[in-house]
Amino acid sequence: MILAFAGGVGGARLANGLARILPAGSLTVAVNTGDDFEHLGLHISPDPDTVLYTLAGLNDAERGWGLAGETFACMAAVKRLGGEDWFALGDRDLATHIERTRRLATGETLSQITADFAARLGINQAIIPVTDDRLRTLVRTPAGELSFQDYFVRQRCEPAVTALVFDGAETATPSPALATLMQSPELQGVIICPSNPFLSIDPILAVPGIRDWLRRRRIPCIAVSPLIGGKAVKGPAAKMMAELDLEATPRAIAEHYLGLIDGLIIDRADTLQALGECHITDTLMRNIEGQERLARESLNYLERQRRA
Ligand code: FO1
Repeated sequence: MILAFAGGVGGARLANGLARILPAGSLTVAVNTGDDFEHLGLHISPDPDTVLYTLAGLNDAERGWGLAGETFACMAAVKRLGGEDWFALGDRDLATHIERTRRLATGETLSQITADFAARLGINQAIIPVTDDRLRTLVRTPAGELSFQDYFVRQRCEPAVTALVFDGAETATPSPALATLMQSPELQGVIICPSNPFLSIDPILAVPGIRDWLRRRRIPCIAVSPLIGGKAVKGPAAKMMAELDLEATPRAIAEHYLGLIDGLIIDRADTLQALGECHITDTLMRNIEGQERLARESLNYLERQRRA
């Protein structure tokens, strides 16, 4: 069994590579839910959906979120009626949010719903939210505190970030499947996917028990840096690191994960700035072959840590 921690697009790509090369049922992807929010009366879970759609082969690879071939007629109609259209919910993507919201109201947990969606989309690995409890990333800026999607989508990551707050984290517990896996003797290794360490992985680590477990674990854990040549492939990681007075280098990523990982995979473009144990390769996953290649290298590197 391999456990991968993932957030949005970069995490979903590596998770897909892992899902494709590992035997069915041997991968669990625990996904960030700090980006979740209620919008237009619906519960939206952007990162779990990105992972679901990517592993089902239904994702829009170009845009990085939502479904391929999507239309937005409903959003246009909402706009015509004076409603909010800043967060674009596609016509078919809406089905996911409608059905998730309906089931949550009947008392099903996010874990149960996500697992069922995965099975119905033909995914043969486990996808679970990191927690079933309410967890919301809040972004502190000089102009005040913003909810995550307000910062990320409505304000296009423009405000400077002074701090991140994971509202609800203190009282959250790991989702049942994650809690079981963390104690399982069958778990062989952990991979932190190339997701934004601050926005996507830190909310996961903020759930009590997870960071401590990573510190004490006896199995190997590696991370893949989300930076290539000091820039994020997608998203605000590099900009945010500058705002938080951190250099956008693998060294800063390694320091961020200090004590939690045994090694870091970094891109060739960042070789000179390495710190500690690392594996250097091409981390850009242009297509499914690239996802499988990085997944294979990650598993080999994980195995090398086990033997070290
Ligand atoms: N990102 C955008 O930049 N603009 C959008 O309108 C948008 C809509 C959207 C709808 C559903 C969904 O699951 C994700 C969506 N995202 C959108 C992406 C989302 O904000 C980000 O993927 C994550 O929260 C960051 O990983």
